[in-house]
Amino acid sequence: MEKILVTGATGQVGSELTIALRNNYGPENVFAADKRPALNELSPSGPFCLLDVRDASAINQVVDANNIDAIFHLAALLSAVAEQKPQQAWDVNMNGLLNVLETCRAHRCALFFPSSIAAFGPETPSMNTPQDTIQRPSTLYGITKVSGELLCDYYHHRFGVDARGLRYPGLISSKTLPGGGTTDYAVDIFYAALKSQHYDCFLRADTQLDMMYMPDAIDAAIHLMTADSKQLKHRNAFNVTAMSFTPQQLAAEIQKHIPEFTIAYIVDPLRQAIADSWPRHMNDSAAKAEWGWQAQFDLSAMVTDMLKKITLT
Ligand code: NAD
Ligand code: AKB
Repeated sequence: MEKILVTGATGQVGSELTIALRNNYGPENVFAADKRPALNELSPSGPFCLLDVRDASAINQVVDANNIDAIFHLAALLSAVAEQKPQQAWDVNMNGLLNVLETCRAHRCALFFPSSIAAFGPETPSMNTPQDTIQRPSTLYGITKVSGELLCDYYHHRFGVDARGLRYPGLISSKTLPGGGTTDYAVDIFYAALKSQHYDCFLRADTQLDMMYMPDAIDAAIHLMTADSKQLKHRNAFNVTAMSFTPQQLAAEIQKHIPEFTIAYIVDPLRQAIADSWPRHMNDSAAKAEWGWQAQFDLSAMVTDMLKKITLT
């Protein structure tokens, strides 16, 4: 990777991944793009352009003009928003990916595509979820993720596109707020704990979900994209995990730092149903065996670091 394009760069993942890539590959070599303007350090720290991934010729133009050889394609609508706007979610998540894959084919770019625990469904084993197992998601978002995994594999086998992907769990981060997912509670809770020492959680107390802290998620994406291609049997996409907890367990961990913190449960049926259909903890042995994946942050280390970082901002 020498010249990199990041789509959806102003989002929760992109705002941190772009900066990490700029630190590794040089600020001038990492082009950030999003359909909305950059409000944070993305624009001053390197090139930024407005780009809607539904516009195939605009993607081609950016890639052509800047000699891009790798695309981290993050632009998408997440699970809760996708249930509110299913047609738009299909358009952005599927047509956007198809446009990016076609550009990769034409310009011989490598591709990173983030899939999700959402690619699994209620019939999938929810504990120790295998790498290869039943994938019948019940959400529109999940359907676009399974289809995306298959489309990336197809472009690899049929056209030789070096497409690689991860099935991320819910991601927790301190820099940019999440963009409308089901696991967002695990970020919102920190801001509420620091501001008002109370949080009304939209999931049940015992809803166990797979989770990861953003530094591990960024490390996993870059690590996978620089791994030896010949070692990758499961290209699209690898299960990766770091921790697994319920809202009750996360609240208890926060109370170790803020004893007066309280939590109440005001369940949102839509997001609860989505969460109930997802894995509680994935098996990531294929990622460990094929490219040496290892998470650094567990629940306790993540909570300590989150509270420190948010307090400082
Ligand atoms: P986000 O919602 O924070 O950011 C998505 C970005 O895509 C936004 O900046 C948005 O403006 C942009 N976007 C939306 N429609 C667009 C379009 N038509 N053209 C260009 N840009 C558009 O999401 P995120 O959390 O940063 O997620 C990034 C990727 O990682 C997504 O593919 C998501 O499915 C995947 N993922 C995220 C998580 C998580 O917990 N955050 C977990 C699993 C997978
Ligand atoms: C969401 O909740 O939609 C995302 C995800 C797990 O893909 N955070």
